[in-house]
Amino acid sequence: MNKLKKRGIWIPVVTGLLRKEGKILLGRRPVGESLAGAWEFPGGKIDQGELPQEALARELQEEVGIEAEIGPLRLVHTHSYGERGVLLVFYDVHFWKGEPKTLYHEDLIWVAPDELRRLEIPEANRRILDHLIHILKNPQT
Ligand code: DGT
Repeated sequence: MNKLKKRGIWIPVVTGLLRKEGKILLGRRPVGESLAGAWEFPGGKIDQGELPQEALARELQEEVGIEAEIGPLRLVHTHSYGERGVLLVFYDVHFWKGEPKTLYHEDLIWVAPDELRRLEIPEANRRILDHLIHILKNPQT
């Protein structure tokens, strides 16, 4: 395998871990999108020239309609979906203005971290689920 093939195409993605009374915000990916029906942490792709935190603040505004203050970096992970890889960067988000609403997702829910085990979630997140659940139960200020 040559170098180019091995490195392939990488998409940087930022996601936010929002908690309310110990529960975590998840959005259901809409019909017609890749991974339709999967419950994800709200977020999206980093545009060129953006800082990861700026990208996450923008995505949270666009997708769930909140003005968020991005907190500490909690986890960085990679996953390969065949031809294409994602670099996932997870931030805690402790403070925001507004109430999350479904501007993009089919539905939004607040769930206890352990409930992630029985929900349909992206394979990228499934692979690190124990670690993710630990992070979700232990926010960092
Ligand atoms: P697509 O259809 O795969 O080109 O991507 P979009 O534009 O529908 O989705 P976007 O902008 O949310 O990109 C996020 C990518 O990261 C998408 O391929 C799904 C993947 N992903 C894996 N786990 C998560 C997660 O927990 N949250 C988010 N937002 N994306 C995740």
